[in-house]
Amino acid sequence: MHPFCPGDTGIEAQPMSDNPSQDTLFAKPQPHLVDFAFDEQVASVFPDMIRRSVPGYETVIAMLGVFASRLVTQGSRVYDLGCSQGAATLALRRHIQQPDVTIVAVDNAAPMIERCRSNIASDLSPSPVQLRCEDIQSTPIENASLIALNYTLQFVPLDQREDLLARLYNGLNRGGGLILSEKIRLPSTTQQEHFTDWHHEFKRLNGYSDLEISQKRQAIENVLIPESAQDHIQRLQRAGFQQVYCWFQCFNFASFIAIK
Ligand code: GEK
Repeated sequence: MHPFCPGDTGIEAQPMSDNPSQDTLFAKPQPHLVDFAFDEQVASVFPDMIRRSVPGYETVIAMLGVFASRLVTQGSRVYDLGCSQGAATLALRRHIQQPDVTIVAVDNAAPMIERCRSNIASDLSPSPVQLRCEDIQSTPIENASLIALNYTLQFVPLDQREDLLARLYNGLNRGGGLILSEKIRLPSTTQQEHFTDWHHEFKRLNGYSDLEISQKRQAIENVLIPESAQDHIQRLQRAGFQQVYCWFQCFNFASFIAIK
């Protein structure tokens, strides 16, 4: 495993070599770059892509276990919205201490859900997992003690984020928590430039070339819309959450916990 990608997400990591699970999607010049999509090609390299692209990803995944252990209550539901291949689902599932808990894992990309299904099948933790291939905006949320929105809200259109958070708040039980992890915008140009530079250096040290970094950036810029930490905190407060904390940040990636 690469030194900048420490930790275990529970998803099988392939060695960094000439293998089909390594992310080389943007390695060759692409004269007609199209918008980034969670298709079969992306799904086939996703675990490698996310751990080499998102600083702190593995720490965030591991720490979800702490929240699962503390917040999940007997007979409730746990939601993983935008579950991809199930890294967060597995981290939560392995640390649920309470009986009679169902995990609902949702993603609208079929190639992601299929891989998630097989990752879950090879995990022996007791809580059942219900997989749903659908837009998280149509997932009914009820009797929730914990909701993970791990690097997913950033793909939801800006004007729909407020309603989604209001719905998540309504579906949470009192004392329940929402974990929101996101790429964030920084409050000043200088800070933005520093953090972007350090993020790109993180990617370079993880083996991405300048061409890969710039092509990925162009492909994703209309698809992933980051907001500032303050925007997230204020929206969570408007939704009604009593306590909102930024519990983790690594460069321009942050994670918040909001308690109802
Ligand atoms: C992890 N949480 O490993 N409805 C359902 N799924 C969606 C939607 C939507 N509206 N929009 C995007 N997705 C994961 C990582 S990845 C983050 C999450 C990233 C899904 C999309 O298909 C993809 O699988 C996931 O959200 C975002 O902890 O790639 O930066």
